[in-house]
Amino acid sequence: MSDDRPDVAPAVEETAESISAMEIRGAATIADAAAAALATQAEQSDAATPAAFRAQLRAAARELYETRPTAVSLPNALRYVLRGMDGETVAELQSSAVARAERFRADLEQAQDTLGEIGANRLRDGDVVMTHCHSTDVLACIEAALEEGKHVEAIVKETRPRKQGHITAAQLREWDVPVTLIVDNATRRYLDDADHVLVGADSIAADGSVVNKIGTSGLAVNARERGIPVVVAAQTIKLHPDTMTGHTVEIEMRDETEVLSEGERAEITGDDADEGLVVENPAFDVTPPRHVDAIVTERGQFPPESIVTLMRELFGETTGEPWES
Ligand code: RI2
Repeated sequence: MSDDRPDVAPAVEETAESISAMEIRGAATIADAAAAALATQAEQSDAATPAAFRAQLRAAARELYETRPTAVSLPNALRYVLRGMDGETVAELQSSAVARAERFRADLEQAQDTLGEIGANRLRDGDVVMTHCHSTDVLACIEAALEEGKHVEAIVKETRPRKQGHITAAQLREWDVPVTLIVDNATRRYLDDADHVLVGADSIAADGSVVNKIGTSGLAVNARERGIPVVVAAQTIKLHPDTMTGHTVEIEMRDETEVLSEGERAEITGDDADEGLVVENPAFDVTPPRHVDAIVTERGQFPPESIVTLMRELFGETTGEPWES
């Protein structure tokens, strides 16, 4: 611990490291883990005064906030717990923070179930869905359709560089959904076999732009050109309130070794210190609203251009971050 930084529970540091390393990943899963970590921080606090307790919670939230910059579900979870925490004594604050975190996590699960039922209404018996990356909100839609007795098949994009398409394929096979796994380069060829493109989101901006795993925007443009509907499954915690006041969503740039190992680099350059070869590895891209047919949330299905109405209703005017004070 540095001199004036409050203690952060080791469990919070472990969660933060797991989020950074993407052992915990996916926007909803990250939000859930962040809320759980704040609850742990509150439970394990040894603070002697309410002010010290609040400072510890803020420090824990800051540590979690700094892990990954793009999925707004993370700061939305932290804000929910910190802004809703209330009490005069340490004990009151502790139980209030824990209750807030538990409420957030329960709402998250409920929202995903409701969203799934709404998204499933779009899927007809026998439909083929093309997916990108791994999204639990997308899978909730497919699971609900299966529970309604519909037969659904999937074309699953591998999703370089981390191949999260494999996680999607594994889940779908567990549900006995027939899966065709393709490399990203084969997308256009296989779009003709798809009835829907169904993707998740890490953040949705006030103008209806969808920030999701790199490759989503190209997929959406191609699907639009072929008349295949592009549907985004995203709980309302993916709505980015700061974009209502003109802020942009930061796109995370990840390490080059996810794309090119040190050995591969040396094979190309013959000298691994060669600075003439640059590898860019953005984790996300932005799909403009004109390439998206619908955003499915737990509050219903929205045309992307109207999502700002829901954003205002849920988040109102934004103020400073609770972990900065
Ligand atoms: P759910 C993931 O990001 C993907 O981009 C996915 O579409 C999105 O989070 C939403 O996931 P990453 O953490 O919340 O793999 O729907 O970089 O599970």
